[in-house]
Amino acid sequence: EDEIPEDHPRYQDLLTRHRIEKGVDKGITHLQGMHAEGRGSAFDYLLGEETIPSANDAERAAAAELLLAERPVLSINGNVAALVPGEMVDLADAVGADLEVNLFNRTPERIAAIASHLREHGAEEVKGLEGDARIPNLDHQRAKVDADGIYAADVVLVPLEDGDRAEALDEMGKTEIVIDLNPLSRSPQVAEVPIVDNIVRAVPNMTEHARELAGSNEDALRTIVDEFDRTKALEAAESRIRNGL
Ligand code: PTJ
Repeated sequence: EDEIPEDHPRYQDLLTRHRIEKGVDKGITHLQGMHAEGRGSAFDYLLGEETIPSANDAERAAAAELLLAERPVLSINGNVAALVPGEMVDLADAVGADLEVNLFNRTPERIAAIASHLREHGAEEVKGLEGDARIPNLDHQRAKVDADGIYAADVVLVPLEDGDRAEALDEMGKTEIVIDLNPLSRSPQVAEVPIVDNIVRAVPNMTEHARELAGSNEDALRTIVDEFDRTKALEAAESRIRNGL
């Protein structure tokens, strides 16, 4: 990270890419995570590399949704762990959620590496090591979750999620919050709250909203959730990309 000059016009993007490379080196991020990062980076470029107003609305609604939840869980994969480990710990603190390592390409080594990486960034409890429950209608490894974590959660934040798993979680009746820079991919399409924004901007902004909303009563939070229009938010992101072109 020291080698990237801060005045480089693509500083943030290069920093993000570098973090993913380091994640791969450390055994945290899967090689496929580099492709995911490349796709995300292209969409971010088209969005103007900023949090568009509809994404900010989604981040506020997501914060309200997490504060209202009985059992909120934030899901962590190899890209999330490389890009925003401390930020996810802060968000979990702000909304009273659990952190669960949940991998598409699941191996015990990567689960352990990510869990200790999160602890180095301040996490106390990290779920996902048990893998003692299954998401129905998914093949074995990809379906593994903790019985007292994602399996039992009412609201789950699944950033950079694969479409099949997002659909399977949706079928379980979970309220899903998805962060994904591609508004056309299946995960944001099935989410109650689709956040079309870079995770490096989205998560700190959600935490800020959560801290600001922490004193609000249930009715006020419910109103924020109800007023959020997921279809409009997806359309706004798509139109930003098309008009930008
Ligand atoms: O660590 P694992 O084993 O769980 O694997 C994680 C990846 C991300 C490799 C796996 O879930 C995967 O292959 O995901 P996809 O299908 O490539 O989807 C990733 C989505 O995230 C794509 O739509 C990207 O545009 C988007 N994306 C990538 N980087 C970012 C992003 N969205 C927000 N912020 C980013 N920084």
